[in-house]
Amino acid sequence: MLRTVLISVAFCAALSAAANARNTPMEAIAYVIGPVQPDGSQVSGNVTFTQNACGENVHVRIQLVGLKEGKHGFHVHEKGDLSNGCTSMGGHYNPDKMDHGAPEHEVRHVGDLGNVVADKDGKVDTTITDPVISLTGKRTIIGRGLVLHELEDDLGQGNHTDSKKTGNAGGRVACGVIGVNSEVDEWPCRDGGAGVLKQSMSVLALIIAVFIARGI
Ligand SMILES: [Cu+2]
Ligand SMILES: [Zn+2]
Repeated sequence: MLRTVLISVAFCAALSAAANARNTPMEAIAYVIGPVQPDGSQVSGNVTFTQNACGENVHVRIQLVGLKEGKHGFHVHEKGDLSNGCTSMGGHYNPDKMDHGAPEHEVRHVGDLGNVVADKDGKVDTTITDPVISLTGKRTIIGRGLVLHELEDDLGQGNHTDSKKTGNAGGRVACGVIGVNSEVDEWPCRDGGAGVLKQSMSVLALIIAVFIARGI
């Protein structure tokens, strides 16, 4: 009888831990805007980030207007500081002290999201998926800066001295701070959050299993 109860408890604990990890998609949003240009144009739009569970890819929906046609460097920068416009957002978010690269490169900054391509009307409406950025954990991009550049990011492949640092993407035409856009109280994998709870559930299940094996 006791054994059945204990097995049920362990099963429920495992189930709730799994459900907790699965049913809490994380969302973030950055409203990006730039200064009005001499020709009257202005870059603006929304960029939304979705991550279904900790450790999974992040889907980035990018909707912008007001750009010049063509490619524009697109990065997460280290600071969410708008006190001096886009200038005060610092360099590319680069906790591993790597060289600048393309999103699909092994060697890249965490913040390197490559280029977005504006159509002839200056619009971008696309979704990219990135395996390196995260909305959770110690290296969350929440609260950091999102910057759109004037020029194409050469993805570290150019001959310019800035290629391995910034992709030589020119000035910053728009930016915004990446903020929480989710009703989830406690996101999995945040330090001290549900990740720890999940771990302690597993330990509990293990202890119960040991007791069962010893035939209490
Ligand atoms: Cu940048
Ligand atoms: Zn970079």
